[in-house]
Amino acid sequence: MDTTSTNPAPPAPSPDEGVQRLYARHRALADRFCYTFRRSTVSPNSLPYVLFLGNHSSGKSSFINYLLEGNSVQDVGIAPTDDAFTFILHGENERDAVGPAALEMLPEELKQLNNFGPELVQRVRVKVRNRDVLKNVVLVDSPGMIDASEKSISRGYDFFGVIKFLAEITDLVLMMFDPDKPGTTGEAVEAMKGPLTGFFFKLRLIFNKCDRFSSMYDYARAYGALCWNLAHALPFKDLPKIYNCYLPGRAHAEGSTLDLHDFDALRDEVVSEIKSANARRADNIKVAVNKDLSCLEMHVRVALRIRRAVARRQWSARAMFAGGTLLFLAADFLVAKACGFSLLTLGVLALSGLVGFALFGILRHGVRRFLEQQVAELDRHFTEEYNRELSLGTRDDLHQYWALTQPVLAGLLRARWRDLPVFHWGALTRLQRDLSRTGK
Ligand SMILES: Nc1nc2c(ncn2[C@@H]2O[C@H](COP(=O)(O)OP(=O)(O)O)[C@@H](O)[C@H]2O)c(=O)[nH]1
Ligand SMILES: [Mg+2]
Repeated sequence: MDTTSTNPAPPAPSPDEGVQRLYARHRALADRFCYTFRRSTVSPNSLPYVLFLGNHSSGKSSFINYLLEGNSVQDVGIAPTDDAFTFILHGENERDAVGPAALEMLPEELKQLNNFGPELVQRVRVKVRNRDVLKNVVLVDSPGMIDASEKSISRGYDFFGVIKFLAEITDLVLMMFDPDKPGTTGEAVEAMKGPLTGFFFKLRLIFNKCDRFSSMYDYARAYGALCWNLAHALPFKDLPKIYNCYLPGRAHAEGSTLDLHDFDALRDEVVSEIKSANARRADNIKVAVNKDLSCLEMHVRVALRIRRAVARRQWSARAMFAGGTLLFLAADFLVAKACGFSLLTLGVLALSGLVGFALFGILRHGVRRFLEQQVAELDRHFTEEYNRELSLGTRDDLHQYWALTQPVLAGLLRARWRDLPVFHWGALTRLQRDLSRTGK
């Protein structure tokens, strides 16, 4: 009997489940090489996230309220009003939660915020609202960025670490500037130079509150200042698009001659990007997973290369020590045979023991120094390991991955090189096969 026609085919796994499976397949290799996945879990079929960043009072919360329509959800004000990361989700029963209770309400992948400690967890807030926009997107408001001069004010948690973590997971990141601080806020500049590097494809720069300018000249000066500051913060030759926006219904600058018509169109563009964030979620996840697995492959290949070099040095040190020990034993034996049990024999025995001990220390120190040397020359190891790919000139992404992998690998080799395996073929080959299948 033909059973194929009676048994329906099992449902195809969703892309998110496919990603989870991929991570599960390579988790053992990552653990073996002490590699931490950047995005180790993907909550199946969760909505896309849009993260709002910017200095305080740049208009993040006002923009969110504008998107949500109806009663204000977020507090707004000139003074810093908010020090929380607020996740605004859809739900029929409107409610708020703070701290651990809020974290519980978030999808699995966001629960890792717990790793940033209690100071952050107390600043995690969830607001469930029954608004149409939220059926397609989760909005994430953030504490206002502060100035470099205010660096001494500690936030009590790794702010840039959290920004990086959220940038990894979110699908669209809106970085807002306003006329008062056109790209001069220390933390905003630092964020673009640091945690947001590698996420520029999902970053949108917004110059907000453009209705505050009294004239075109006034606006041009501030816009010029913003471009100047961005040029120092962004690693591009070309300036990315800047969305000049304002929210309707605010106090327009008195006697302003600036035509706001074009700014309306740009605001609408930002709003439609937010509303269609779902379209980019699958791509973002694919990029994130490829990046993560490529970094793992690089981590493993370079770690193995160095671990093997150190193992060779270790084996030659052991061989030297074994040779030296044999030599001393032979000398001890000859002396004992010639002089019998005498003071001289005891002296030679003690001396050979001491010299053997010193030799052991010297050889051990030599191995350690050799390792330090290899860590200092990590870049050379990378170029030698990836010589073939780099010489073809088709893999620009490799340098990007290396910038992410290098610092982690350096720390790991120094601290735990003995824990790393010397040989590991099967799992690495499987990872490479998966990478070539998903497209590097
Ligand atoms: N003129 C004008 N004011 C705005 C605009 N957007 C926000 N504001 C005002 O700027 C202040 C700070 O806004 P808020 O949303 O709290 O900024 P946040 O700190 O970035 O969340 C509030 O008084 C808002 O009313 C805008 O487009 N134009
Ligand atoms: Mg705010």
